[in-house]
Amino acid sequence: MRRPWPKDVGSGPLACSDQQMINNTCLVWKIRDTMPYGGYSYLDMKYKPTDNDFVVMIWAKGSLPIEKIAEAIAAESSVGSWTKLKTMNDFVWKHYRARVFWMDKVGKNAGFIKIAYPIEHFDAKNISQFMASVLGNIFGLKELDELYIYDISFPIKYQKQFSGPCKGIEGIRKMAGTLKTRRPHVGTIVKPKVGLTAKEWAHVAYEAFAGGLDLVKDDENLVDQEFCRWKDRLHEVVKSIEKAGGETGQNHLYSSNISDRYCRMIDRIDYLNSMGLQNNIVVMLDVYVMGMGALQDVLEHTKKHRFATHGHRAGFAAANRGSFGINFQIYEKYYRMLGIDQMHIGTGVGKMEGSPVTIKRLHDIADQYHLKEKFYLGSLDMRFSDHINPMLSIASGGLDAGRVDALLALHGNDTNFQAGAGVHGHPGGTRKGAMSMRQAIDAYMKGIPSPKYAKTHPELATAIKLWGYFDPKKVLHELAYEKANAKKLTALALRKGRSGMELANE
Ligand code: CAP
Ligand code: MG
Repeated sequence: MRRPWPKDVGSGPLACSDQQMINNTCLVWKIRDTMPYGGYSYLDMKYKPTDNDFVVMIWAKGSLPIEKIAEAIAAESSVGSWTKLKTMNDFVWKHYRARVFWMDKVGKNAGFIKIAYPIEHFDAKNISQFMASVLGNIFGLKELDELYIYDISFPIKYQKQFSGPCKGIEGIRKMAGTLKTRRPHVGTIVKPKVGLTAKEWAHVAYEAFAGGLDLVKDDENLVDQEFCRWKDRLHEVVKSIEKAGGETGQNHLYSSNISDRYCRMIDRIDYLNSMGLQNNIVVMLDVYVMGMGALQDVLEHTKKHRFATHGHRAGFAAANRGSFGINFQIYEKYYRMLGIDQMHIGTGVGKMEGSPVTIKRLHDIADQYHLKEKFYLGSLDMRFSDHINPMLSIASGGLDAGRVDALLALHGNDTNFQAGAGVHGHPGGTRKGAMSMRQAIDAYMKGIPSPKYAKTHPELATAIKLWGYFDPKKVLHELAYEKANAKKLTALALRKGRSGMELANE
């Protein structure tokens, strides 16, 4: 039996029957558009965010005027609720409420809004609390047809509590021996993703290393399955690293996926530490699916033992895409603040979503300190604190040697290019597949376009013949178009809303 609707709120002509409540047709239930959300107005267009405010950029669309929707979002994610609170007081209101300080209306019921949240509102050391506030209940408000959180600008004061990457670009380069050459890193994911025994897996890794690759990694879904135990695989790969290193002279790296429940992840880090593998093993973490709380503690443990970390974001796209979502750039900022050393950010030219311009921005979030606003990408102005080292960007997903020139035109040298099927699907097998990727990188370092270098390097020629050559001009063209039309792109987005963000929606 449903609890009857309290009288004092729904009395008089608008009172609802239980049936209306059940059928969701209760007028009272709708945000009253005669007065602000719960008796307070969260709209404060004269407000100028302070350096200690979090600024959040949102796209929203719904069944009410955007002003009402904006208030509901600000209220529900800060101090408010749907009716007047007898318990509210001026101190709470003044110090902890969120403020809608900017709005771009697109029609009557849709628009972009920017909301400022005071740092006092948050249990600053607690990311779960932050996400439950800013990225929590609001997604459930029934008046919303679309709600997309594009970006958050984190105050320096907030960033100070995080230590950032302990290795970062420079530390990973030191491990791989590329501090001097500044050569892009190149690696593979052993395929098939799962099913090989530890010995079979390690043999494929050896072939990849022998072909000149820096890094071999577990796939996001390979951890400690019966057929390929984590420890067995580790021991076999260590042998492969030693054998291949003896032949190539390179210091090869292995990203070992330890993702699991917290206690087992800690056990695995302690085990790696007991073997003193800091110089060759990178601790791989499925960062999105494990959640921020666990990730924060695991990273404190990897840093304590000086292990580099590799962030895989499997699952993030569920939040990143669609009319209700949270853009990856918010997660990526957290992964850098928390201290991931090398992080998957997308390719711009491969099998996964994300335009070259969008991915370039994600690359900048990984290794730049000052990000200027790019409204047409839904990306805010933000400064990273000086103590937060840059992460090494990982471009992975549908890559092969014929895409390396285009990748470098977009990402530049401070990148790790990962090719799975692009190596193990090479007609010559893994070693030749690896050689084709390495040859494409070497060609770039010598300033020779891959198709020309392929004339004297058959492994590269075979890859380009099979999978084609992605002309870097396409990427350069899109980057130049963005640069030349930034103002026009912003105006288009302001006028048409989310559907007008052409470069972000590709
Ligand atoms: C790539 C990959 C990576 C994705 C992750 C895969 O394999 O191993 O997990 O790149 O995507 O399983 O698809 P291929 P992202 O090289 O064979 O495509 O980097 O965008 O998070
Ligand atoms: Mg994978």
